[in-house]
Parts: sequence; structure tokens; C-alpha cells
Amino acid sequence: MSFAPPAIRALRARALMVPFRIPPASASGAMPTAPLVTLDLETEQGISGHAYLFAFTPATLRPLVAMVEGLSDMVRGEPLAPADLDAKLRRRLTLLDTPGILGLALAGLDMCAWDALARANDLPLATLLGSSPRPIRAYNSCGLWIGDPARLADEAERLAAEGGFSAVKVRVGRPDFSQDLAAVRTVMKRVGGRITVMCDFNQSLTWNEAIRRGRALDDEGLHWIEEPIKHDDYAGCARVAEALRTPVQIGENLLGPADLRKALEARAMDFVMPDVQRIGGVTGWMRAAALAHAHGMEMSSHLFPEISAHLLAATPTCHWLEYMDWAVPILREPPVLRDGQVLTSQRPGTGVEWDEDALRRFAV
Ligand code: SMN
Ligand code: MG
Repeated sequence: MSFAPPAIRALRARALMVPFRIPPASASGAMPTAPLVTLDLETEQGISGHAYLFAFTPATLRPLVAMVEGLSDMVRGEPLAPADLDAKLRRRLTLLDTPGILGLALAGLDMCAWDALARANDLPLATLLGSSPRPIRAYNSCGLWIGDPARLADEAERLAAEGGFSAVKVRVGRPDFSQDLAAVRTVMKRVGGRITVMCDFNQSLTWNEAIRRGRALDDEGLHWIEEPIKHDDYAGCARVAEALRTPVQIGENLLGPADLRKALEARAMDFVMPDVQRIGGVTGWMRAAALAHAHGMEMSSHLFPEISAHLLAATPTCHWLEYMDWAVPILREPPVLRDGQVLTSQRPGTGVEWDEDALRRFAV
């Protein structure tokens, strides 16, 4: 028996502005609407693959669509073999290099290609990756943004209750640390004993300040302190991680497995949480998962719960899935939550199918 991969016919991208249920506001500012790009890869066999990207700001929405469409010309007629495709494209793009918008587009293409390959084989992605779809423990990351501190306690309770979640993440990095401490204490006081609580500084501190604030938070019972300082200052992250008792978590800004190697070599963190659109799609994720496994390091996900559930199922050191509901308004079958877990879709591929009416409504 032989499997001849179908050829790729086209890759299309659509720009959307999707309303948030709870608009995020981190230490780096607020986001009123989610700029999302949907990708559809068609094969000659008629099977398609789907994925979405988060453009972070409206300004990057159109360039990202144009970038994906540019890649379409490079992959037309190529066999649907995601790892080969990734190697070929990255070789062709070596002289430009692939961070930034191009990296996001490559990751989106890779996610679509894996989705289409899994569908062509009639398998859930987790199964194609050698695992099987299973419930993945998740934290509800949809709230506790920087905002009105008086609302935090009720919000923590509500976020935990809505999917039976056993963990939430509180955003920190306010100019005045006493307000951060008050926010953490408010959340811990209301849900602390029964719910795991993480915090995220979103790179807002210098390493001196990170050590000062981190030590002050060390007795608050937080599960991790995320991105205390600039994401790529691995030596600085290592100083902070060394100085604190609470584990330091980084990874959402790692641009591929080679960045993870450098961060591991620098002992920059205790836990790692790659983001599928930055680490290089499914191909990049699986290589990062192998590195984390070899180093015995717990690995969590960042955003994209639909595909991340499949990836974490196939990650030997699977830790926590970050549950975000940002794509729910555009999905025909949003992720199913049970007892604080995301149930990995059992459908062929990732389970991502568009609600086409919603796509028309949110198109820009
Ligand atoms: C985050 C990610 C994306 C937008 C805002 C905040 C945050 C997280 O770093 O980890 O959820
Ligand atoms: Mg973060």
C-alpha cells in the first residue's frame, strides 16, 4: 500500500474583526476587537485544511492576509507533506529569515497542511501525531485583565465556574506594585484554596523590578509567574528564575524550536508555553515538545485551544492548556469544556470548521 499525498491547489486568507466577549487588557494595553485571519488550504483531491491566526492589531491584518496569499503562489502544486513543505519554504526564505508576519503565515500554512493531511487520512490530528484525542486540563484565561480591581474577585469566581475550571490567570504589571499585590490577593482570597492561580506580567518589568516583585509574590501561592521581563532576554529571565521560589513561565514569544533550545541552554525558565503560531505550527510544536521532553520540562500552550488540545495530547510533558474563547464566534463547533478540561475534537483534522455566516458578518 502506498499513500500518494494530494497536491495543493490553493491557500486562501480572509481578514476578520471579531468581537471579544471579555476584551483583553494586559500590561501592554487593551485590545477592543480580535483581528483574526482565517486560512483555507485546498487540495486537488477536494479535501481542505483550516486554521486561524491572531494578528494582534488591526494594522497587521491586511499585511498578514497578503503574506499568506503570497505563500499560496509558492505552494501551488506541491505535495501535501507538511514537514517537507516547511523545510522547502524555510530553505527558500533563508536569506530573508522567517520571524514576524512571514513566520505567522508559515505557521498558519503548516497548521492548515496538517489539518488537511489528517482529514485526508480520516484521523483526528492527535491520532495522526501518534496520540489520541483526550480531555486536556485547562485554565480559563478569558478574563482577570488589568482593569477595575473591585470586580476581580467575582470575575475569578465566574471564570472558574463557567467550565468547571480548576485554574485561572491574573494579569499583573501595573505601574504601582501595591495594586498588583492587591489584585493577586483579592483573587487568591476568593478562589485560592480550591483553584490554581497563575499570573502574567507580559514582559513589563526590568529584571531588578521582576526580582523585587517576584519575591514579594513568592508567598502568595501562585502556580507560575509568566513573562516577567522582555521575552528574549534569556540571561535576565534566568536571573529572575534563579532568584524566585515561584516557577517562571515563558514561551509564547519563542520563534521556533531553536529559540527554545537557546532558552533551555540559558536556564531561562522553569516551565514553557509555546504558541503554535510563533513556534512554527504543528511541525515546530512537535520539535519543541521533543526538546521540552528531553529536558524534563512541563509544556503548556498559548491561545488557539482548538489545535493546542491535539498538540498537548501528543506532548509528553503536557502541563496546562490556555483556554481562550476568541474564535468561538466564528466556529461551527467550538471546543467542548468539561470539568475544567478541553475535550480534544474527535473529528478528522483539528475539528475547526467555519461558521460561514459569522465569517461574512465579521469580514473587513
Ligand atoms: C496574552 C496573550 C495575547 C493577548 C493578550 C495577552 C497573554 C497570555 O500573554 O498569555 O494570555
Ligand atoms: Mg502570556
